[in-house]
Amino acid sequence: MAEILANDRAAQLDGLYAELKPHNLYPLWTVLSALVPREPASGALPFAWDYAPMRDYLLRAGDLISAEEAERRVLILENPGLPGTSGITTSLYAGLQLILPGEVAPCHRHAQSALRFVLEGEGAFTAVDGEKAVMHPFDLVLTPGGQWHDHGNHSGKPMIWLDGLDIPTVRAFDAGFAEKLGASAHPETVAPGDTLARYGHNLRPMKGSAADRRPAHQPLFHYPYSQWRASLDALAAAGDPDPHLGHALEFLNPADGGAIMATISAHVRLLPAGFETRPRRSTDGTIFVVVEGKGEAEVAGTSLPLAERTVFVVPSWRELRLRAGSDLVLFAYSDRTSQEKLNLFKEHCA
Ligand code: GTQ
Repeated sequence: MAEILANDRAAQLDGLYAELKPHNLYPLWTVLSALVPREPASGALPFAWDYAPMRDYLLRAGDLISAEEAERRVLILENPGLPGTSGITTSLYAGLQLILPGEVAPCHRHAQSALRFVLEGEGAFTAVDGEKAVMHPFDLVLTPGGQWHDHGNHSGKPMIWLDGLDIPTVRAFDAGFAEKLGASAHPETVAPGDTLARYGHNLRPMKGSAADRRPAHQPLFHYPYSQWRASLDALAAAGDPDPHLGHALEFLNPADGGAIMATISAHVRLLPAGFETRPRRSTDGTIFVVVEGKGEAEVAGTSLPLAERTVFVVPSWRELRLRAGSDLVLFAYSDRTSQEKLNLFKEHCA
């Protein structure tokens, strides 16, 4: 008797679900634990991209389409667990961009914030609001949301960098605007390096003075390799590495001492040869670039071999252990600052 009633109830529920569907209504109790999980269960997978094959494909694209025609000639690094999203994590994007000698990537601006981390080439530039940042390997250059930017290469060699953007974050809010300047390059209104000189040395022009030129919330946009690498060496010489991070330095926005941009945090690490980090997990899925050295990333049981210029992704809440085969220098970016603003960020250090 009880069984018949149960079967009848199940049949009636199925009937109800079928009737709800055309009305765009859905029973929460069938999906609650997926919507409100006990802990993060990212669909993103750990993955590593070796540099050489990506570079070959990108140069092939360079033979077939110009930067001008493409607007941005970029190969997207899409997470294999997030097909169709163009995301490398659920909130962030990564792409490999090529500018060949003599090319320009035309000037535009958009709500999305971008970072560029240079992997190859010397002397090409990203211009931000009419000021060129002349780029060298492993420089970090920012184009914060809303600021005009174009890229160009007057050097004799290809320039390749990793683009990190908050595209999926902006999409989640449906808050994306973009516009083209209409000219390939913004008029050059300031000499290259002007902003770095004014805002890049723990000093800034007095607020309200004529010399305080840049947008108040986001003045600095160039963090040269020569500066951050020397700082990392100085930190390493000064003490022991953190057991979970190694020697680690975060890039700061001098306007407020916070993360480099509103939606993206970035840092660098140095792990001495033979060093192995203790297991750590955090809710900010993180994209890493190997700057120097080799080693291994073990991400929740998946082993990723690391060589120079490898790009790899560690999804939210997957345990990470890093092993340095030689002195290992890493660049990393994540949505940590977004999560901190929303009171979501958590980490666990074992
Ligand atoms: O350079 O402005 O990889 O707008 C994707 C979107 C680069 C850029 C990307 C972009 C850009």
